[in-house]
Amino acid sequence: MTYVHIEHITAQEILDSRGKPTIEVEISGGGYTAKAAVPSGKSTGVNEAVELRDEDGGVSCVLKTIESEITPKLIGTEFASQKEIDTLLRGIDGIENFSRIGANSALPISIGALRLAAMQRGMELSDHIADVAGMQKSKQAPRLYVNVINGGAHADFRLPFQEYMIVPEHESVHDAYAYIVKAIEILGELIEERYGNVPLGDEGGYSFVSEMIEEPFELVSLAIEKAGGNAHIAIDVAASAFFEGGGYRVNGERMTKKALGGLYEKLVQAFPLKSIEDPFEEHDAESFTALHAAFPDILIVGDDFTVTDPERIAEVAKREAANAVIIKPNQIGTVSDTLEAIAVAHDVGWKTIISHRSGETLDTFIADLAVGTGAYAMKAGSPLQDVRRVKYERLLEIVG
Ligand code: 2PG
Ligand code: MG
Repeated sequence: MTYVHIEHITAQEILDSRGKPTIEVEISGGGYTAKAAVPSGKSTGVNEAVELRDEDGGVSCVLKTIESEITPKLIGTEFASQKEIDTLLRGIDGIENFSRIGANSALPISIGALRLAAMQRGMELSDHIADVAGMQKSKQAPRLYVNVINGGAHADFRLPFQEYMIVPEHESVHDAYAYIVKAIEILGELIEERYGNVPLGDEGGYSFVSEMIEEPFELVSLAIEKAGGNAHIAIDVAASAFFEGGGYRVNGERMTKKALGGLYEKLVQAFPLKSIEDPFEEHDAESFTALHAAFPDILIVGDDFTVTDPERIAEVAKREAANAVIIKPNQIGTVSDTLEAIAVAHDVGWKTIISHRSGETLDTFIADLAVGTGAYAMKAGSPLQDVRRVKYERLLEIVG
């Protein structure tokens, strides 16, 4: 049986939310046209699939690869599955990690073909994903991980940690989203009272300078309360970004990993903090394991640490060094590999959090991926930015 029939592929340069060039493709066949665009990370894990760029940061080398190496192999070929397309893309690269053709050439083609296949089958994308993955769409809609305060590499280290998020506990996405909009407005007012007008970080969260590590937690807790409660805090520490010479540099002071672990303990006791992403630098599995053992009820989330890689996820699970994982398709390069990473994570009993990148486009694929794989959550930044808002709106469209 034919999975998808591709007649035409075009690729063009578009700008991401940071104004950096990235790739958008259009794939057509059977009277349908599917689009897909690829996002770009800033605080990237060392083991992520490679994003290729020209020397000046442009993407003309990627456009050329799509046109001369990928398109001729896909047009008119009969594919029996998504896996066949993705295996072909890996074969064209020929090296691990997409270091020859770039994950930014493979992924938009992989997602575009997936979308076109869904259209040709007359299926909703999220249903098609569930079918391709052989997974159940969950009854519970994905929770929202919403960035409300930005620091780290996404905001010139005005605050030490990269992301301070609110996670509503409402049953429906509709109620969770309404709550978030209110909480963000309240938080904005609280911050304005103290700091006046503040800039937004790369993902649309408020960003201000504070030497007090607890201050963002206090402000977010207050906003949660004033908006009616029923939510908790999640953070992405992105600890690799401030790991220097064997220690962590927090607000100009050097901290040992033990001291950093002690800080998490204090924060967990003082605030409704339930989820900690990349609490230590990406090679320090031992500290991840110790934190998970000390706080079995808190989500210890791998991102740079696990890079959406099925083998790494299995390895980290064996070491009991996390219990949840960030899933970013462009960390691994194809839809099939992403689905495998999710399957492995579910097999070991982890929660999956489907995530955007800090440099985003208007593509809403992650919302369908979250629903189609029955993910625990979707992490998509602050709805104050259009590239993030459209992802929540897509989620509302699918699950309401
Ligand atoms: C992260 C992401 C997204 P980046 O670290 O989780 O929030 O940031 O895309 O810069 O890696
Ligand atoms: Mg992260």
